[in-house]
Amino acid sequence: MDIQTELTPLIHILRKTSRVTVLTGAGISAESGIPTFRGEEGLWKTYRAEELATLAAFIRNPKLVWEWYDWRRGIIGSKEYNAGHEVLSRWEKLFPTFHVITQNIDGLHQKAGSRNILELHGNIWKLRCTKEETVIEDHSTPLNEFPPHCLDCGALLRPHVVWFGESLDASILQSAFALSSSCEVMFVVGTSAVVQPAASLPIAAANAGATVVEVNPDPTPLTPYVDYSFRGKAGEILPVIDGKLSFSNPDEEK
Ligand code: BV8
Repeated sequence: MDIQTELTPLIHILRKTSRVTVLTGAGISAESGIPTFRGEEGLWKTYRAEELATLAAFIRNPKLVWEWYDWRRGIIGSKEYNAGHEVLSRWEKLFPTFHVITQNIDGLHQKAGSRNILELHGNIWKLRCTKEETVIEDHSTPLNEFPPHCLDCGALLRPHVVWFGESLDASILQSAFALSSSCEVMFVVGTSAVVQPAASLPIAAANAGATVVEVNPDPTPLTPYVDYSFRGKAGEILPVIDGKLSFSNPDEEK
């Protein structure tokens, strides 16, 4: 079924919707030229992301882990947000209640103008003191010092991100589940829906009766549970949905 036909019932629903939540993953930044995690370009040197994004790897070899994050900061710092990010920042003004929950640490949603953002896994431009837990923002690429140290106490700084085996910030996770189980429509864009607890958010939305819409070139473990699954790239599909939406004034329907 072509997207236009598939879209019509969804546009109808969206016209009557006031509460929308979006969960994004690495796929929404792929068209900006940022490697995804599980795509074939998700490798750095010979390491898989799950090997380096752990506290154990950092304790074992902080310099190596910082080289990896510096490499990613270099890539991310040179890239721009794409049409997918843009549509979501525009929808923040279109829908009365609209939030983006992202697994991405690249900060591109904010760069595209989104403000209602929950960063589940942290932000690559923030560094945290391993002793005082203070967080600073640093956009220097490359980093001035390998590994970087806290200017106050001299302790090692670590990326302010959530590593595998580490718990997410409890208040952020609680807000994420609240926004997922209180929305009328949840979009799930560019995620392989494998990493927990993020992958449980769309299930919470579906269980709460929301219409769940997946956008991904490939099917995922989530596909059997969603109401709409559009096969395609975020930077192409979201503008098409937006195009259909903006030709209709939502207030008309109320
Ligand atoms: C935790 C920050 C308490 C760091 C990240 C239950 C069952 C099994 C395992 C677990 C479980 N509970 C916990 C775990 C362990 C683990 C986990 O889920 N492991 C997975 C591998 C099975 N979870 C954790 O450790 C979490 N902590 O639970 O703490 C605890 C601990 C231990 C045990 C119990 C409880 C912490 C998880 C967070 C880790 N940090 N990132 C960094 O970035 O360096 S996760 C990181 O990987 C990303 O943030 C993201 O979340 C994930 C990658 O997933 P995606 O973003 O979806 O990217 P991916 O490449 O996989 O897929 C891209 C998709 O896009 C594809 O589908 C592709 O088709 C699509 N695509 C491509 N191009 C486009 C596109 N889509 C649209 N448009 C395009 N153009």
